[in-house]
Parts: sequence; C-alpha cells; structure tokens
Amino acid sequence: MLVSANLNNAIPGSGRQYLNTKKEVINDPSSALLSLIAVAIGIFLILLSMSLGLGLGIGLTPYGKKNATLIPVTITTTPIQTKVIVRLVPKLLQNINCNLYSPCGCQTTGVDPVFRNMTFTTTGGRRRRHKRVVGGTKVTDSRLWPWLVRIGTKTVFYCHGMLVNSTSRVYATVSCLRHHSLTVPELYVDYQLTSALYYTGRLKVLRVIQHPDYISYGNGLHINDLALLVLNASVPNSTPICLPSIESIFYPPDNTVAVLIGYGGSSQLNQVILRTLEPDTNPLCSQFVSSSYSGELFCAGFTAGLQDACFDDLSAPLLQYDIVNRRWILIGLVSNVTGCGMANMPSVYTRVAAYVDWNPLLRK
Ligand SMILES: *[C@@H]1O[C@H](CO)[C@@H](O)[C@H](O)[C@H]1NC(C)=O
Ligand SMILES: *[C@@H]1O[C@H](CO)[C@@H](O)[C@H](O)[C@H]1NC(C)=O
Ligand SMILES: *[C@@H]1O[C@H](CO)[C@@H](O)[C@H](O)[C@H]1NC(C)=O
Ligand SMILES: *[C@@H]1O[C@H](CO)[C@@H](O)[C@H](O)[C@H]1NC(C)=O
Ligand SMILES: CC(=O)N[C@H]1CO[C@H](CO)[C@@H](O)[C@@H]1O
Repeated sequence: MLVSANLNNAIPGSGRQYLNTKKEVINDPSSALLSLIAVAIGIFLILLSMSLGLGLGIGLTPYGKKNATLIPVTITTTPIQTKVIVRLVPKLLQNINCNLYSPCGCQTTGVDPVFRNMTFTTTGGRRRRHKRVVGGTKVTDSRLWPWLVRIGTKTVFYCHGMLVNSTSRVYATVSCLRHHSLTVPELYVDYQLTSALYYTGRLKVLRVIQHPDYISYGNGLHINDLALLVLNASVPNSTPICLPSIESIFYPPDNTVAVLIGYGGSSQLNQVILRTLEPDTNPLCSQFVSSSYSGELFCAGFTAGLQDACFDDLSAPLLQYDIVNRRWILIGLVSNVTGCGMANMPSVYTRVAAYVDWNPLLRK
C-alpha cells in the first residue's frame, strides 16, 4: 500500500492523494497489527544473528578475535612521514629593479614583483586538487605582469598568452588552442587582469599563425608547440616581454631560476618560483621528454614537487629575470602538466629560445 502511494506521489500534482493514502494506512487496524508483527520478527532476527556472530567469533578463537583487535594498533604504529621543506627566494629575485627604459620585459609603472620565502609541511604523495599554479603566492596588482593575457571566446577564457615583439602580438601554445578548439573569429584576449573582479579590457584576435611543424603525439608530447596571435589593436599601457637574444636549443641551462605566472581555471593570478630541468641531463625531465625532443621542450619543477603549474595553466608563461639587462625574458610556455605539484612530476614547457628565428611577426 505504501509503495503504491509513493509511486502516486511521483506523479506531479498527486501529493494530496499520497497524504490521503498514508492516513488510510495509519487508521487501518489490520495493517497496524501486521506492522507490529513485522517489527517483532525483525528484532528477533537481529538478536539471533548477533548471538550467532558472537558464537562464531568465540568458536574461531584464539586467532580470529585477537587479530581483529590488532588491526587498529598496526595503523597507529605506522609513522606518518612529515617533512618540512623551505624554499627561499633566490638572491637574483630578492631586489628586482627593472630597467624602465627597456623596450621589452619591464613594468612601465616601476612596480616590481616581490616574492616570499615558502615553507611546506608535507606528508608524502598527497594528491592535489588545485586547478592553478600550486605552491605560489597570489598576485593582486595587474601592473606586475603587464605582458600576460588570457585567450578565449567572448564568454570563457581558456589559455594564457604573452605579448611579444609588440603589444598587438601574442605567443601561446598550439596545444592549448586546439585542446579547447579555439579558432578565429570567436577568439578574444583579456588583458591586465588579476581577478575577474578587476577586468580591464578586451581585444579581438584577427589571426592565428601556428608553427608549421607542430606535431602532437598521443602520449601528451607536443613538439613545436607555439602559435602567434595577431590582435586587432595594441594593449594599452603595456610593453611586450623580451625573448631570448639568440636562438638556442640549449637555453635555458639546467637549474635556471624561473617564475611561472598563471590564472589556472579560476580568475586569480598566482606566481611561483621554479627551477628549470634539462631533459638531456635530468632524469626527472627525461622520463617525459626523450632526447629526440630535448631541443624543443624542457621541464621545470622540483623532485619533491609542491610548486608547479596545474592542469588549467596550459600555455602559461615561464619567465627569467635577466639581472644584467634588468628585464624579464620569456623562456617557456606550459605545454603539458603531468602532476600538478606531485613529487617527481615536473611540467613540460615549450623551449621559446628554439624559435627566436621562427619569425612570422613580420608576416602581417
Ligand atoms: C627569506 O629568508 C632569508 C634567509 O632566511 C632572509 O634573509 C630573507 O630576508 C627572507 N626573505 C623574505 C622575502 O622573507
Ligand atoms: C620585433 O621584431 C622585429 C623583427 O624581427 C625586430 O626588429 C624588433 O626588434 C622586435 N621588437 C621587439 C621589442 O622585440
Ligand atoms: C578590437 O576588438 C575589441 C573587442 O571586440 C573592440 O572593442 C575594439 O573596438 C577593436 N578595436 C579596433 C581598433 O578595431
Ligand atoms: C599530458 O601528458 C599526459 C601523459 O604524460 C597525457 O596523458 C595528457 O593527455 C597530456 N595533456 C595534454 C594537455 O597534452
Ligand atoms: C594474519 C595474521 O596476522 N595472523 C596472526 C593472528 O595472530 C596470531 C597471534 O595472535 C599470529 O601468530 C598470526 O600471524
């Protein structure tokens, strides 16, 4: 009776009918009697099974019971490996004083980024659920990284981009644009943005020039993963980032101090200090980038992880501070994220220095 009443209730507008039926059940003396009998049988069955279980337990002693009580003891005696990892701001990044007269790679406002020493307490291979740059600090001033833009449609932004050569040209990875099927004419960039709350402006992408030798392998390797976007106008109050001065498949060298900036899938911009890892000399990187592709890709991160790009940071820029010329240089773009801060899983970057001579900038 109750079952059919519930079914009736599932039909829209039949709630009243359900209430009526329920009332009937309560007032029906024969049903009440049946319920009482059912409850009594239930209690009897529970008691029976409990005594049976107890009996079985005793019957199986000495082993069964003793081992059962030993289980929680085993758990508490397993030591939880807690480690404290401190990563200090390298000297190079302690007092940045960018050259305001540089044609590229300097904040025109004279506002330089400040980095923080980071302390991590880790309990081993814990999985991270973040979607953006991990182990870094929030960036709340849009003047700090004026070269960074976000690329997407009118409603959703997916990939990171960097102003290069002029403030109307943007570097991004082909893999990110393709992953999100981003094509002209539905392509836009947002600029000078640290959070969705502080939106500054938007420009239209007129053209996308993909590297002609871009190849994507099924295993997550993207070779020649670089595209140039041409904007419909210049980003105001900005300068482009600098590029490495000479084309090189060996730049940057292993263990170079670098800064990754990214919004992830959220709107909050984060920055983190990383170290580059050369695939030719570093097994941490060669597990992802074989020697055949070490000229086009490199890694950045740490053996212990904790600081890294995350899954929504595709195409995010990796920068190096050139202390001699006092300006920032673009050395990498996130091509693949393997572990998002997990130990032994550094992210893979397009080696921007390998493409200095790939110059579609003059082809309008
Ligand atoms: C980071 O730590 C070093 C060494 O302990 C210290 O000299 C420096 O002032 C600290 N930097 C910041 C930004 O806290
Ligand atoms: C832009 O590219 C042109 C052509 O290669 C070059 O002459 C110029 O110096 C570049 N400008 C900047 C700011 O990188
Ligand atoms: C460029 O595109 C943006 C966004 O569609 C538009 O608001 C702006 O007027 C355009 N500027 C020029 C110079 O066409
Ligand atoms: C990144 O690489 C992994 C394999 O290491 C692959 O499964 C994944 O699809 C790749 N992701 C992208 C965005 O290429
Ligand atoms: C599987 C298991 O851990 N068995 C243990 C149960 O407890 C006895 C002694 O109490 C051990 O000898 C068994 O190895």
